[in-house]
Amino acid sequence: MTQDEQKRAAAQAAIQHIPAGCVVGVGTGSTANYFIDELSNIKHKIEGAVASSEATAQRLRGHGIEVIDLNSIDALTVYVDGTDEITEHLAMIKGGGGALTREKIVAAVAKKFICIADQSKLVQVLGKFPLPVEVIPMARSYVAREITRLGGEPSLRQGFITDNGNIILDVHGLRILNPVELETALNQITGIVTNGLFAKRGADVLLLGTDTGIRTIA
Ligand code: ABF
Repeated sequence: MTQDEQKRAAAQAAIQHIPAGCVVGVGTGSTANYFIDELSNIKHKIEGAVASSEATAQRLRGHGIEVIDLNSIDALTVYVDGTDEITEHLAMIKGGGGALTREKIVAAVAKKFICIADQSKLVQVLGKFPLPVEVIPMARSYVAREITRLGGEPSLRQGFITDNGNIILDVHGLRILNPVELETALNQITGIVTNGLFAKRGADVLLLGTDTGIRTIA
């Protein structure tokens, strides 16, 4: 299977995990886009979807799926999203697409986080993929200095503004042996809105598209 076929297979597998009548949290990126396409086949069975980005909201509406404001619901049964890297312990680096803040909010609310990915995303140690960090623009230099003190090499994502009007620093050179510890340390730096480590609240299930079919890790 090609990488795209693996992504699509993981997206198709996720449909089996969507209970009838629920609101579905929907992520961002090419794998999540495959999921949106699959979700449109069962749109009459769900109440609607919460989007983790403007791009996802647009695609959902394009498929005739109602987009629901997260503030108008008390609970979210399930959230389905892709990842940039994930370990067997289901800790992730996310935010390559720049939607990490809204993704982390939706993940926080969701009872169950289902990660869908192709096999290239499964890693032993997080950090080869540069860790995205969303930053309030006036704090850019301060945050960059603080991240350097933690051992990372931040670089400004050029020409990119998040849906929330902020910038992204992509942090290179990390070998993240303790993702919860680094996520917590980054959370303490004033000016960082969100860091792309999803370890304190990782995935609950990984549906991994592989050459030999879907591998489930839970
Ligand atoms: C979202 O989409 C992001 O958190 C992650 O950065 C990206 C993965 O993209 P793709 O599915 O295109 O590889 O899940």
